[in-house]
Amino acid sequence: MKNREIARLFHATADILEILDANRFRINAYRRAARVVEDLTVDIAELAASGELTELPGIGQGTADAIVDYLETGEMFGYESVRKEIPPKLAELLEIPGLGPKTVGMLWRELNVRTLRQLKRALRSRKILELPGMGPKKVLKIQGGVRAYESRSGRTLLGAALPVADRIIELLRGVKGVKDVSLAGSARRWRSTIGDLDILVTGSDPKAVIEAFVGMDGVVDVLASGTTKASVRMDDALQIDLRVIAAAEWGAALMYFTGSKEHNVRLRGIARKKGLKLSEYGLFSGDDRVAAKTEKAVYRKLGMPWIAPELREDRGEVEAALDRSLPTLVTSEDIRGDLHHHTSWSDGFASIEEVARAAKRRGYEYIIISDHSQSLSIANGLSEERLLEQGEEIDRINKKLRGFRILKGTEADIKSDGSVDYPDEILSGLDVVIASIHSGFEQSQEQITGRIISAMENPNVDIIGHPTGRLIERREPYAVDLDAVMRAAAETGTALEINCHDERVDLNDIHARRAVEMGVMISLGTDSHDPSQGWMMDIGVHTARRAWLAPQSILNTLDRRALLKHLSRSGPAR
Ligand code: DGT
Ligand code: CA
Ligand code: CA
Ligand code: ZN
Repeated sequence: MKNREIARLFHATADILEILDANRFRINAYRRAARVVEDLTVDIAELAASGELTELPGIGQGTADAIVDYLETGEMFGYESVRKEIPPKLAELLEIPGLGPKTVGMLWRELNVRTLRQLKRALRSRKILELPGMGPKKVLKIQGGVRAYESRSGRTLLGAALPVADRIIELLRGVKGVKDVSLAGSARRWRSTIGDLDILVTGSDPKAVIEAFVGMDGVVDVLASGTTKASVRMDDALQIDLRVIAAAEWGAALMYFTGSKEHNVRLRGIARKKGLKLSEYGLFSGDDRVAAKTEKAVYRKLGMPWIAPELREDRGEVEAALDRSLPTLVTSEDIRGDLHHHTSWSDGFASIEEVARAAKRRGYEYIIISDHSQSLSIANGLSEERLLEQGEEIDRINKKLRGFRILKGTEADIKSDGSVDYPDEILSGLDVVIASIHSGFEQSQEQITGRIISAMENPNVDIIGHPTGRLIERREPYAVDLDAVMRAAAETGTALEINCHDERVDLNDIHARRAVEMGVMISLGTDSHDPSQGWMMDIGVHTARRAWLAPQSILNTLDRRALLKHLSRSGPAR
């Protein structure tokens, strides 16, 4: 389908028109068309073929012609012509977080900024401060964006890689003679971003495995292909390394290629002290292989129990394993509900009932509907009246559901003065209140931290959503003093969220571990805007495992009664 590509070209055209300070209506027409095409669930080529394009809301004759033009020639005339009106590298500057087309256009016209280098120079000049809207704050923000842009590591979000991994693992399981297939590397350790995917296979016919792997759908480049290993690049640029392992060496190889490198270094040190040698082929005493077939056997011969892959980061797990003090980690089966979910009442895509039924199918006992609050108008936040109406709708649906309960919640905005976006009498009528920051990201550390702490001091607030506001690779966290937030969370009995959405993972593993050490409860919420995103709970659960968390530290492991009891007990006396 060419839908995505066409939407991208429309957005790019709108960006360039905005840089050129073109007519507002023309810009909006392209933006609207881009969104319409993005949201289509059918192949746009079919609509074009049947002449139905202009029947779509937001697609006029001009944009319809552009779509047909692109489908027929592979180029979009409108885009190609506006592109030539700006310097060739100018549009790339739009990828810098915090720098929009209006500002790029102004910097180009007023200060002749055409490249990243020229932008960086301009940001250090005094002249820039004389431009309309360009105070020191704005300049600092763009400088921060440039830093983030330059340090982009090119890593892939785990949430984008896992569906690809699942598909490949499925395919490999079907190859003749294949016995075991496993992820390895950072994906098996559930890091939130990965450099590449590593997959290990054992089977009787390595040649068939390699052939199936390099020949699968989506491979655009075979980087290497040998008798027992191969590397490919996929159409989304993801690299995948495959190794076929002898069954007798499976455990040792899985350990080696799961890493982390730092964990492996520690294990090799322990082996050495015992007069043994550890490699990807096994644990050896001289020429004798003392263990290799399973991970468990290798760890046992090293004098310790098996260590979960999420812990293998050399953050104390080897010591804990040696003195038998590894934590009992939370698992997906422990999770009884999702604590953060949007619906079409605000900016989600599904109805409350659809969300609830999907959650029930997932095996949950409850779900919290937490739509946006009134001041977040871009996300269609709920007025007090609509929130109350939503509550009535939830009551109605709850009557129809057996063994499952929809809880009434909100993701209320923490406003720039630290107040929460609904009055107390509204908040106290809900089962669960999440409070989150969605604006005023540029405030000082004192202001942001103060805002979050004031919100936590409101006895109706149960959970702070995505506490740092970061978007992986796209937006730096706001300036928040997390230690102060964690202290206040412990004092007020407010939970902090691990937002499980793949581009947030916020709190991250290190923060969550620290929060729990300070006595804070963690809440896992997927922040789903559609039930199809509900699987991201796995990302949250495994991030919690990377944080060494046991079920007792996680709100969603409580059953509904215990959860509600906990929520009304926590916080200052009420
Ligand atoms: P990534 O792909 O950057 O997200 O991180 P990993 O951990 O998946 O690293 P990758 O793909 O380079 O290698 C997979 C595993 O193989 C790694 O976690 C540990 C092991 N490994 C790779 N190279 C070395 C090495 O030079 N020494 C040791 N001890 N282990 C290595
Ligand atoms: Ca890797
Ligand atoms: Ca690799
Ligand atoms: Zn939010």
